[in-house]
Amino acid sequence: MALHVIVLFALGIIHQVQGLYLSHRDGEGCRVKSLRKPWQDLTDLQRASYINSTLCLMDSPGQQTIPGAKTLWDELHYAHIAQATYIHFVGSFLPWHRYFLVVHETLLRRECGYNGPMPYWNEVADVDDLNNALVLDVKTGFGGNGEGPNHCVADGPFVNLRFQFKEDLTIAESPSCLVRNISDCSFTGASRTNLDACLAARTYDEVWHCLEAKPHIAGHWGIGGTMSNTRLSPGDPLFFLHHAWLDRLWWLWQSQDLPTRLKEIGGANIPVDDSDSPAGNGASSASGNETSSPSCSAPMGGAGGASRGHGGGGTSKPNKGLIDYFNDGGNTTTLDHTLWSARILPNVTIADVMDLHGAFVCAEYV
Ligand SMILES: *[C@@H]1O[C@H](CO)[C@@H](O)[C@H](O)[C@H]1NC(C)=O
Ligand SMILES: *[C@@H]1O[C@H](CO)[C@@H](O)[C@H](O)[C@H]1NC(C)=O
Ligand SMILES: *[C@@H]1O[C@H](CO)[C@@H](O)[C@H](O)[C@H]1NC(C)=O
Ligand SMILES: *[C@@H]1O[C@H](CO)[C@@H](O)[C@H](O)[C@H]1NC(C)=O
Ligand SMILES: *[C@@H]1O[C@H](CO)[C@@H](O)[C@H](O)[C@H]1NC(C)=O
Ligand SMILES: [Cu+2]
Repeated sequence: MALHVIVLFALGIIHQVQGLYLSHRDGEGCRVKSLRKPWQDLTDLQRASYINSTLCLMDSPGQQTIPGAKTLWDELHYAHIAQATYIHFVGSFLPWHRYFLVVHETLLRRECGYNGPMPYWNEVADVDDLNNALVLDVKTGFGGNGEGPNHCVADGPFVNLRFQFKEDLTIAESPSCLVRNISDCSFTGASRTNLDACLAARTYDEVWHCLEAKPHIAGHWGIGGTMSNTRLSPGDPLFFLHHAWLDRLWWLWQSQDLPTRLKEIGGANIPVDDSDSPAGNGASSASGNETSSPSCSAPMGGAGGASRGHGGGGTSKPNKGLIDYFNDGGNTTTLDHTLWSARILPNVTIADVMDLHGAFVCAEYV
């Protein structure tokens, strides 16, 4: 009897300790939320452990038969590249990236044993001094700016990172490096003023346009290089900290009107032509008012030389077959919309990711 109690007590402690960071997605509901914290607030040990686990993803064999994918990191990369046209500048932009954060977190914890909090990058805190951002620290962070003619990242933990996939999913003959090309000017789009403007949006349609065009673009262009490439961006581990930040902003917006905003969705399934949409192009951060200086007016290119057309990318206009399998029953994004991760995790629907505290995501921003 006494032993029984002690065992239960011990299990309770283990449960609690793990529960600090691990969500319980088993069964219905969300009992213990996975914590998401600013990178700035992680301990040195937690930062080292997160970087280690990220390196582990880059070093662990892939689980599937995706041709060319050698590692788990390649498989995550593939999942984004393969559908880049259908997950940007469409209604499912925010939900798909929320799903992808869970896909990434699941691999990090399950395959690489990470048990700390999931970090996000509080970008507004670094908006005035991007070069000294803690995330770019060589020792405790993700390494710094690119160097040399190709702007390959030359310090920090990811100097040896190489990408198998090119933008069109063909296999690179000589895998390319992680590229960064920091632009303070582009990063000014992450300003508090812009965030507040987005958070004041009244409809889902307004908020996703605003978040995608301003804070989202600011992080991608502020880091530049791989991050500024619509298809290849998740190759840079900073992608996940950036998107967790963006996801937090969406959740803050949702939290202003719960439970109503757990059901608010909309937007087109077909990327709106760049020229028609204020958010339709990465360059909108340069042509619009949200960036302050004309010196960031030409951040085109980036790794792989992609033009940053966020819409069709020219190569693959969504076809009817694809639109149909989103399962919306039309061109407008609904809660029934399918989210796919190239079989890393099973498909879910947008309804499954709307609630940060729901069974599938089960997380908390702190
Ligand atoms: C990171 O990995 C290295 C080598 O695999 C190991 O020696 C070190 O203890 C790890 N650090 C943390 C914080 O997990
Ligand atoms: C830029 O700001 C001015 C004044 O605030 C406004 O009238 C104009 O419509 C804005 N232009 C864009 C492209 O947002
Ligand atoms: C870096 O960005 C600048 C503009 O900010 C651009 O002129 C340059 O070509 C970029 N370099 C690389 C390697 O992408
Ligand atoms: C859906 O989009 C296609 C392609 O843009 C268009 O031809 C079709 O009319 C749209 N259908 C509806 C119901 O809006
Ligand atoms: C998952 O979604 C993808 C893309 O929408 C679709 O092609 C696939 O058939 C779905 N898989 C299952 C098991 O429903
Ligand atoms: Cu993306």
